[in-house]
Amino acid sequence: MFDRRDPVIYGTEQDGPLDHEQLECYRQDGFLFFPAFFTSRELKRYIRELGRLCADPAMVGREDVITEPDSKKIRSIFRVHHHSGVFADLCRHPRVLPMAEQLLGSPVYVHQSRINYKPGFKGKGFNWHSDFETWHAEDGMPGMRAVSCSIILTDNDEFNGPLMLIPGSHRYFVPCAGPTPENHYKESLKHQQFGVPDNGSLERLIRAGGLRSATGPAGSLLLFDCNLLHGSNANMSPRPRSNVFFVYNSVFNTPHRPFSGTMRRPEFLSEREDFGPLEVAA
Ligand code: 6CS
Ligand code: FE
Repeated sequence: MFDRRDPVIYGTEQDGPLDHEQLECYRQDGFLFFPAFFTSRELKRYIRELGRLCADPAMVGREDVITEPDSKKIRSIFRVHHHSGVFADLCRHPRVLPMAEQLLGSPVYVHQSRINYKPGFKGKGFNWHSDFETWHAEDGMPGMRAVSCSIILTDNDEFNGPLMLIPGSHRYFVPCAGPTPENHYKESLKHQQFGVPDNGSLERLIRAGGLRSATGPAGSLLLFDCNLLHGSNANMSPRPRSNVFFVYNSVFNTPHRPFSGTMRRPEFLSEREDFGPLEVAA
């Protein structure tokens, strides 16, 4: 484990809507949580679109649609900002996009987007991991200059597998032992066993920063640094825990060749051409 080499925040207080206190909180913890961020009218529109995509027969069998390990239930749909005009607008929302540009100190584009459905009883969890570790090793993302935005579309409570975070863990890079298997994503998106930090490092970071979970009402928004360690439990409740994620990457941080030497991952996991920059939706 070693200290982060890249800045956490690239912009300033003048560059966007986040004030000094919010920027300091993000610098320190690696995330910001905004309960009830969207209006109920906006939320209704997103939930309707979530249901439409999940029920769309055209989604079945697609490479960018991942099912749960032991059922045919949809676990994730990737590239939702291409599959859906509603989510294409949402990633350019006037109250969301400027926060990403401010944190990254530049114009941005979507490196990856997805819906994680986490259906009731069947939705399995995600082991502790840093997204950047994957995007660096397997997609070739050069530096830590990306931010994930998770929009909570169903209430996230302690029973349905909310995202869990280790505050402050973004300020350390935990190299993961072992070679990256070729086409690792075919396994890792269902159950990630490689590219997960060792328990000793996890224990040390949890002792230093504690554990938090992003619980809150549908319509809440979580911004978290690309290198923040996070994971989640299985959904033990009858209710889904569905979130839509957009990963904003700086236009100055576009992926090269994977740093682990494996083949590049498919475009649905890592944008290859459309490097934006994104404009705010009218
Ligand atoms: O491999 C990836 O890109 C995906 N894997 C996880 C566990 N989180 C980030 C991303 O969706
Ligand atoms: Fe992740």
